[in-house]
Amino acid sequence: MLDQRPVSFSGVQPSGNLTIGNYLGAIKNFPEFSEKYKCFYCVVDQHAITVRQVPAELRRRTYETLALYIACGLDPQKNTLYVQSHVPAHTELAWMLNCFTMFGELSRMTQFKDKSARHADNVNAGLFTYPVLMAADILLYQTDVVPIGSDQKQHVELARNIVDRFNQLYPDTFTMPEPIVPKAGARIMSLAEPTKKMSKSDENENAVVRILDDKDAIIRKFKRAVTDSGSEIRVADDKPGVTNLITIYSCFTGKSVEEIEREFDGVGYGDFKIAVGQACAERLAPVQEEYRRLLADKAYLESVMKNGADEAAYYARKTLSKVRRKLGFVNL
Ligand code: ATP
Ligand code: LTN
Repeated sequence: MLDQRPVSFSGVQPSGNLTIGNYLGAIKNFPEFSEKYKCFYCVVDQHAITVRQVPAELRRRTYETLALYIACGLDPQKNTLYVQSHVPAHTELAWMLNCFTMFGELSRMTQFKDKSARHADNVNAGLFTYPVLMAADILLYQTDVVPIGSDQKQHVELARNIVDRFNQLYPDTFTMPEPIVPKAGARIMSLAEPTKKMSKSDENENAVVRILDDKDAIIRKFKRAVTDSGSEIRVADDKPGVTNLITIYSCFTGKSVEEIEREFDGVGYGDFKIAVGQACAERLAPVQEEYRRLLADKAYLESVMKNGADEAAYYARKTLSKVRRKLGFVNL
């Protein structure tokens, strides 16, 4: 039976060890949709190959990312958890949507510009059409909401443009998706360069805190975090380092910015950074413990992937056959 609730869809690439940016901006917020929405959360392995991957590592990280989804509170009984390449409908729809996406639109994507500068020796067509595959992920499930960090808003906007264009030609084909960005934590910044987003593929290990870092590493990284001139602990445009640490502390403790500014009034940067590290390590400890337990059971993870892919394929097939019909393909 088809679930009639509105749909939530999101994805994470298995392209590295996930950071607290991925956690606070995205994964941590996924479970809250499980009651009111039919939820699909995908490990987007096909997006990951737009930059070169070591095959054994990609495979391992696919299991790890799925285990982290579950460890962060996504119950496989209540959410459809699966791997993108297990449902070929994603790439099939992506081809069709390619023919409804303009070269100029894709050239304007910030992520494409960033990644093509960073991987100048491998500016492949997949990197360029990455947002079209992402649009296919979303539109395939007639998605209503897409919980993401703010860096992905531009891609959801593009998906919305594709819906407009497609539905104008072929009415009532796709649902219009809405990006959902958290109020706090939508853009966690690098600890080394707080004007840059924290990114799991950053080469500077001190710039990123990973969900699976142990307590010592977490505290060490926060202790080294770049702060700003002055000594006050408050949110300000000219204090990007301290502002980022306050945001992180707020997300992990649930305290408001005002409460935090009061709590650390007169306290030095050093002690504040240790407090941030401790709060972060404390909140991540149960996630890490559950993750380790899950990762030891590969057969279980494979059964989740298999059930998830079967369920996703069932929903995907409905949209795909509708699109084929609208476009004029012969359905046998
Ligand atoms: P990569 O470095 O490989 O590009 P990434 O760290 O940007 O990866 P993704 O897999 O592209 O991570 O993103 C997964 C989700 O995490 C997305 O919803 C994205 O918006 C969110 N996200 C990524 N980085 C941050 C961040 N620094 N702050 C908040 N959310 C983030
Ligand atoms: N592009 C996203 C990952 C992603 C995604 C999606 C997110 C792929 N498909 C569909 C939301 C919905 C990223 O790089 N963070």
